[in-house]
Amino acid sequence: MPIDATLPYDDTNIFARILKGEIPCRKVYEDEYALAFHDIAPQAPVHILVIPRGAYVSWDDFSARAEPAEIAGFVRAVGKVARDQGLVGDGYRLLANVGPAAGQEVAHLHVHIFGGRPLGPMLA
Ligand code: IU
Repeated sequence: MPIDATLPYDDTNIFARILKGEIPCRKVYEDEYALAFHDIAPQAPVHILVIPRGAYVSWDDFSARAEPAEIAGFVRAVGKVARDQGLVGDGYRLLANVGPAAGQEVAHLHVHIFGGRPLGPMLA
């Protein structure tokens, strides 16, 4: 069920619970600003989600409210994860769904990293 990305942050969402260690994940990277883990239903040979440690509903919320250091740290983490997965040579795709039209399902910002196969044209 897609979420309303304009609602205030609710820290009972599943990714908040992963950040708090209440629910396990297949972690691939973490630092002060971000946590990265394998998507539970991968759509490519590499399908990783990168989430900020801060409480942000979506890319819209993050881009409006996050401190510059959080934004820089998060962006660097996404790049590092892709690099560490060996995706840079063949290339990869980043995706952040925002709100109902995009089908955002979890109300904590997550950037998808897809790679490991030719990804085809962008979706409409
Ligand atoms: P979306 O951009 O909000 O549509 O993506 C949510 C993703 O979170 C989706 O690819 C799910 O497979 C993934 N996911 C997960 O990895 N672990 C979970 O416990 C749940 C969703 I719920």
